[in-house]
Amino acid sequence: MALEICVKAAVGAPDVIGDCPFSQRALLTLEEKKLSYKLHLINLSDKPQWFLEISPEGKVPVVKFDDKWVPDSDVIVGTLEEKYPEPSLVTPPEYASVGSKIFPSFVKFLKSKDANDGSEQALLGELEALEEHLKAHGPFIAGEKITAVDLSLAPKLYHLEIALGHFKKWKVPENLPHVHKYMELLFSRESFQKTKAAKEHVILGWEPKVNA
Ligand SMILES: N[C@@H](CCC(=O)N[C@@H](CS)C(=O)NCC(=O)O)C(=O)O
Repeated sequence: MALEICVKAAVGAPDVIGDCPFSQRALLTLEEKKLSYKLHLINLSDKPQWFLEISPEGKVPVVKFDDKWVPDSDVIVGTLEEKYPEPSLVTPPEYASVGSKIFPSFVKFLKSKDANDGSEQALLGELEALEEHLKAHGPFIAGEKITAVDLSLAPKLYHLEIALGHFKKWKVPENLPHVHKYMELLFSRESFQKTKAAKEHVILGWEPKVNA
């Protein structure tokens, strides 16, 4: 039985994949494991009743395994690894939390209205730590092979690049060449190209949060 997955539809474009990094993480895992799946695009502003019945919290992604709908990208990725171990995307435990503070730091800086609140510096610190890690262990977090931690970080770095570029005219500094190469490597993958949201939808998705 083919797997089924519900992901966010783009705001104002219900027929294309939207800007949810957790949904893209789950899709990337399916793609990298070469699994076939049926895609359901969910308009989060007008959730259909059938979706609310299978996802009581109303969140995406949710994946149907053996007739049971499972929410939460952490659980989904873990279940996919368990049920479909080849190719393995397991990240060695010592590398599993590399880059994990980048997304919250990015969101804080993006929403910040005070240039002196330290949020830019905090994000830079996280990106510098990633640079050092990649310099020592790259090109991926765990070395030569892509693993789950890269598939979690990829959509988040994509949002960071687009949203900070648009709303703050900010770029990842050029003195972080390994981070730049890492982003290029991730974003150019076939799995990423197939599952990414369009730039304009990422911007539209962040707009209400930035202007809140
Ligand atoms: N911890 C969850 C987070 C999922 C999540 O927050 N999804 C957002 C979209 S990116 C959502 O469905 N929000 C519900 C809504 O906007 O109504 C995961 O990793 O899957």
